[in-house]
Amino acid sequence: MPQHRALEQWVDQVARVTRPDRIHWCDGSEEEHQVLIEGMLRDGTLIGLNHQRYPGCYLHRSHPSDVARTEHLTFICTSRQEDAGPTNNWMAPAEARGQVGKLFEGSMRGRTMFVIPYLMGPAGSPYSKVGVEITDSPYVVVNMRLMTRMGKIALERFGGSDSFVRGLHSLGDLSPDRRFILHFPEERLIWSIGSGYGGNALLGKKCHSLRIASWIGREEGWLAEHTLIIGVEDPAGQVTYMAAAFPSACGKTNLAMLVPPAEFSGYKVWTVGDDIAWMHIGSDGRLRAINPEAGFFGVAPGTSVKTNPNITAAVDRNTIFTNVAVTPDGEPWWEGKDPTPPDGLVDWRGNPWTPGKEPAAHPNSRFTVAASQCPSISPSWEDPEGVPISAILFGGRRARVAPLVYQAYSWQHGVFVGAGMASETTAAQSGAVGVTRRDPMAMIPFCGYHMADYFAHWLNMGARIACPPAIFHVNWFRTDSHGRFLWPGFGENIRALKWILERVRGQGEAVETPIGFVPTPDALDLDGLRLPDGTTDELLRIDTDAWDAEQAEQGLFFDRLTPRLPDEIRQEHAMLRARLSRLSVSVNAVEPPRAL
Ligand code: SAT
Ligand code: MN
Repeated sequence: MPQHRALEQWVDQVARVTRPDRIHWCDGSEEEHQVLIEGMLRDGTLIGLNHQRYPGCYLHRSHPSDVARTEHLTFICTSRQEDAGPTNNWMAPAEARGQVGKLFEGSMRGRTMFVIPYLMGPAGSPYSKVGVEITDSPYVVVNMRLMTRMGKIALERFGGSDSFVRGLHSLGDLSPDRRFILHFPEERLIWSIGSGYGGNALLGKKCHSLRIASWIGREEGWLAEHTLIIGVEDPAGQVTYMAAAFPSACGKTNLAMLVPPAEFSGYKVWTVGDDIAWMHIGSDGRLRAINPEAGFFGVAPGTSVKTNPNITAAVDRNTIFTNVAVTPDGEPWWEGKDPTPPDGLVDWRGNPWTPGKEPAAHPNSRFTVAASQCPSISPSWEDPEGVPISAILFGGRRARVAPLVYQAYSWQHGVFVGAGMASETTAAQSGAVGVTRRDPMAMIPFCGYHMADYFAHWLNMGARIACPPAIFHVNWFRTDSHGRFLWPGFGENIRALKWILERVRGQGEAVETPIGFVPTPDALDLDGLRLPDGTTDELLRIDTDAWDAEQAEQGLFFDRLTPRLPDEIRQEHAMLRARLSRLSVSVNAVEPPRAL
């Protein structure tokens, strides 16, 4: 590779430290892929699945202590601690190099070192970026081949340039005690050791496309966000694009591939992306989104023909499954795939499974599949200019507090709504599940810099967009007093999307409430959906006591971000408080809310 001198020098330097037996430059070809697969079948890294029913599909069982992102071992290594902000773990760059550099010494002995040039974003897009990941994991290589545009296509793109994101990854000894995921945003550098799991090891994904890219985006004036991208086609054939930010394992993949119920057969949802969007201001002044990824790394449990027929059709070939269970016929299986588990399952650890105690598939088990295999993939998904975004949705898992859907009053208020987001934790990260945590814009684990500066960047972006997208908040997860979901979710979510579409077009009935515009009960098209009496009211209800507690929690979170917190966020918070206190007065006076 004589024309890629900077890359070659870096590869040499890494090899001198990590001491691999061999170096392999990945070209992304089918032949290379087959050789890697065969090697992994031989050494047990991959297990073949039923090739009649699942051609080209394999199972990988990860180390049982390495099944999710480890946020407590993830660091931002900026020269000044305050630039990482209070919501990130920080390590001084010199200390990080000293401490973690030692772990890389000889870490690839006896292994092959793979050099993976990759492109994030469509070929030919001015918004795409090149990265190179060095890894000693062939599992990472075959996943990166699905998740990015890998090999020749990336090398062609960056020519002789030395500006590419460098990602160094080694499995090390897989010990959680020697596991670190480090980001040096000032140097566009990532170091990850001790984990083979998705978000820790596929460095093009969260590490590059969110943590490093969010930093670059602020410098260059664009947004790197944890959002799906969809085109919603109405019965007249008009497609409106939306981006939606939900935390990991909160249904982004399902919403991205939504199939509407029969009553909505004139509507169609086109998938542009299921996890990450890079959003730039286009030459037309609009906010335009590209999906930097080329595949989906989705959560398997809960996925079925009913909940997501599109992904079900996509993962029946050329798919890598991680930590799912296997049927006696060699088919992949996970909770929710069928109503009753088949007999004779082998669980995700490789042991015979007995129903009752533990799930057969790990709750964070995953599939990796090329986006092009998805039947709902949008004809515009590789548009180099990106798709024009008309609405941005924020959302999370909230058993209480957040109504089904509401609209922010303005861009500034919408940024506040995103900044004030919270969600209950899931199995996508190690640690307790179901704990409510503040997760602004679903970026708390992924923003590579100070959250307060991130809010300021959002506010600045809004001022520069000719026609800023309308901002909404959704919550599919509200429950009743028995803990049962009030809303059926999945395909039925089109009903909320329809109201969003209408609002974007200046239609759709709404009530002005302290938190934003909430649909009037009649404004939601619930035709054919038989919800128990009172459910719609409950789904749309603003519980002032709960919101009082919520705004207090928001205040505590914002306090952590002072003094950098933008005044606009403080003002919006104060205005929310004022509106909430007015509402308690008006409720006491039985004053009807103002219908718009
Ligand atoms: O972090 S991953 O990319 O492995 C998946 C997720 O948690 O969103
Ligand atoms: Mn994600």
